[in-house]
Amino acid sequence: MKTILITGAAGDVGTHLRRELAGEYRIRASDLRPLKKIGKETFMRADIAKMADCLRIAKGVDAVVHLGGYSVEGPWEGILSANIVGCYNVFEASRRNGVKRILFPTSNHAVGFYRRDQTIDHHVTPRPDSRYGVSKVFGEALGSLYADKYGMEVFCMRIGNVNPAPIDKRRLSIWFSPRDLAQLVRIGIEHPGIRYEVVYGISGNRRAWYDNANAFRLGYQPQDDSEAYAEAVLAREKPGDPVAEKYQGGVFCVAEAVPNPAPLPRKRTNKKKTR
Ligand code: 15L
Repeated sequence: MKTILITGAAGDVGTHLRRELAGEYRIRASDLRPLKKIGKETFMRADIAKMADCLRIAKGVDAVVHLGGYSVEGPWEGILSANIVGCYNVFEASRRNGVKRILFPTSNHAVGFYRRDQTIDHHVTPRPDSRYGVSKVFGEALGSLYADKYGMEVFCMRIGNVNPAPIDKRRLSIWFSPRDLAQLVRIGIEHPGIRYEVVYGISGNRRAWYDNANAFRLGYQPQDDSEAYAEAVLAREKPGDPVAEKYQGGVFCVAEAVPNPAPLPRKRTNKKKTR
């Protein structure tokens, strides 16, 4: 059984992924925050902005799924340390530990300034819609460098929105169900001969803005399509900002900060009274 390091494992995508892959891989979950373990996984706390932490968590694994970092638009300082410094540290620590395979979940926001009436494939020039999107383009470029220069095997997934169900009109086009996420991650871990690939992390949505031929070529057969939810989603949709409506990245194209759109419900903790 392969040992997989998942950084940012306590986040929403990490939690869905760990639930889906439990028992299939020996999972080493890592995060800055504590997490509730799933199955037999192990947990290693780490701050990816620190190289020493990255060297420790990447030791002895077969592949890294690097989910750690800032996952929405926000202040530059946070993005710089988590998504630029942190991303570099994870790639470099993997290289120094002899880990060849890295799955880098990039984002639809690396290409969010393409219009919604355009269909784009994995060859398009990046058009990030935010500082966050720029950090994802950085990660894709770093992956390309590590593939070309150091012979690492890098699988970049431009992820849409991972959720049990699509939450609004934009997400009907970029929805990524947890089981489709798990399938694409399995391909990224198992497919032989990967050098550097970019694929779109979305389900088989009829309303997709992406030509995902590269993922299909590698064997991806999505099980879900957001269309089943379309009527209900569109019935509750309210008109939004005209710029956000025009571009694939939506509100990321106009806002300086974006909250997590649909965080997983967390367990309530019984806070101690301070008095
Ligand atoms: C992302 O890249 C984020 O990580 C996620 O939280 C969502 O905001 C998603 O994009 C989206 O576009 O819905």
